[in-house]
Amino acid sequence: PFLTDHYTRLKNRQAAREEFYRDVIHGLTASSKSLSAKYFYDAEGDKLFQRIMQCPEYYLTGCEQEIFEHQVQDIATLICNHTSDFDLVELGPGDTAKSGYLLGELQARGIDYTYFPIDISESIIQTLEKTLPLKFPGMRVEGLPGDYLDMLKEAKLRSDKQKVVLFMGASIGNVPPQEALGFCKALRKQLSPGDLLLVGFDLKKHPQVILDAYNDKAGITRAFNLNLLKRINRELGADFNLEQFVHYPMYDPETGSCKSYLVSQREQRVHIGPHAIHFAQGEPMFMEISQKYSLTEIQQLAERSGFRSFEQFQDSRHWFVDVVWRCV
Ligand code: AVJ
Repeated sequence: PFLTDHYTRLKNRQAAREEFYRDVIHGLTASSKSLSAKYFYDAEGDKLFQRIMQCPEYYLTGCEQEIFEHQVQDIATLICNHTSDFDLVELGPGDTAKSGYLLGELQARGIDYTYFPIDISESIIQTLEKTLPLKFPGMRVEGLPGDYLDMLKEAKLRSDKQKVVLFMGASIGNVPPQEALGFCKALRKQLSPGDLLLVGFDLKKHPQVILDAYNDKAGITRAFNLNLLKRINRELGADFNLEQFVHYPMYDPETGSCKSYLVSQREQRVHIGPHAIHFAQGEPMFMEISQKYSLTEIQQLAERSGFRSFEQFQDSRHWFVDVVWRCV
């Protein structure tokens, strides 16, 4: 079994690299060039994102932290009043800095639940399985490394209890609204009437506040974007010259879309395997979307995807909201 495991892991890694290569070539040979934000998070990208969260301009983390710190009692009461015996599932738990308040509060109330953190990063899952039982003695943690929807299915196979699903950090903003709707519908299909879903959304606000959050003075967000080119160089043998691309974030207050681009400083060619990718001077590569929502749009999203919105928790500045939806 050890050898099989070893080879399976190698094969998975090879498959992941091939998928990365295919996605990159697909994105860079299209008429509008783009790269997929899901590849930001290698070891270096994880570290840079940690540093983004500590930037004074990046308000999102602090807002959601405030919500969980100050309103965790209300959140726990809401969950307890509307479920009986449940499992807690978290999509993209990170270091559980925020959801940890809820884990602790539920435990303090003597509620017996299993925590299923789901993440694409195996190292995040391994770390949580090691550290959470130390921080919360007696807590049952079953980490599920993999795709959100696949692993939610797996959690249901392991236990037929009601599910309370957390999807925090405004991760839902990382895809365009149409895709967010598709994702919510797919989530709903995996859940049963009465199950709860808690989702974090970044709200529309003064455009400058939003733009500054993706253009920090220390240049961490710029480094975060450029790191993907570094990763492509290292893992796919490409020859991106990082000095020839500039970070350009923009926010459109009408659509609520905050988008990041890397713009080619001059005409140049970049080689990846057998491909020579041509960049015109000024040509953009679309890197990432961070969609901002109004409360009305969030309400519509709930209704259109088969949920009933139930309760919401905002920070004191009303910049961020964690909504609780119930499956109808
Ligand atoms: C992790 C997707 C919520 O969009 O705000 C932060 C990622 N990108 N700064 C966000 C990110 C640049 C972040 N999310």
